[in-house]
Amino acid sequence: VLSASDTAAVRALWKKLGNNVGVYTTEALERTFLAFPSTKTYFLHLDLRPGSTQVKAHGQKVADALTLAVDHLDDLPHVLSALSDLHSHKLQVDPVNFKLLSHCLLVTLARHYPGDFSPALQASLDKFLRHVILALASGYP
Ligand code: ZNH
Repeated sequence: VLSASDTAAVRALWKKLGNNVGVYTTEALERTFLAFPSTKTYFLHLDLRPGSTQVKAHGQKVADALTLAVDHLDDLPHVLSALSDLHSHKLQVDPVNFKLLSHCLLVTLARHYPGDFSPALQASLDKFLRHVILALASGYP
């Protein structure tokens, strides 16, 4: 579980992001596709060009899942269990990819909120994303 200060830091950041979580998640996806092209193999059925409305729509879904996670930090495995099943059984996403996307999300947020990104906030956000990844990976055999 996240400490009280990690939880507070992540919640405060999310509040600040407001309605833009989808914007940053989409940017993080685009960065992931650029920096780690192998991640694109899961999305060959989508238009992956920069600015693609399909990537934007997918980014919004991932953002909503992350916001749900922020709202249920004490219950992540339960809240994300259906998504974990989806990624493992149906989509067969290799869980190493979760780390690549989280890394790109961290970079994206740090770039847009340089004044907020103290080492402490970075550590809290990193912990949050690690918990999300653990929960997403929990349904894998
Ligand atoms: Zn994922 C899908 C989330 C990561 C791949 N995803 C999805 C969705 C969601 C998510 C919410 C939708 C579902 C439905 O519709 O129901 N993811 C997520 C999260 C994360 C992720 C939260 C982290 C953090 N994914 C990921 C990665 C990958 C993926 C890393 C690879 C690389 N996903 C995916 C796919 C899909 C999804 C492929 C499907 C898409 C379509 O649309 O088709």
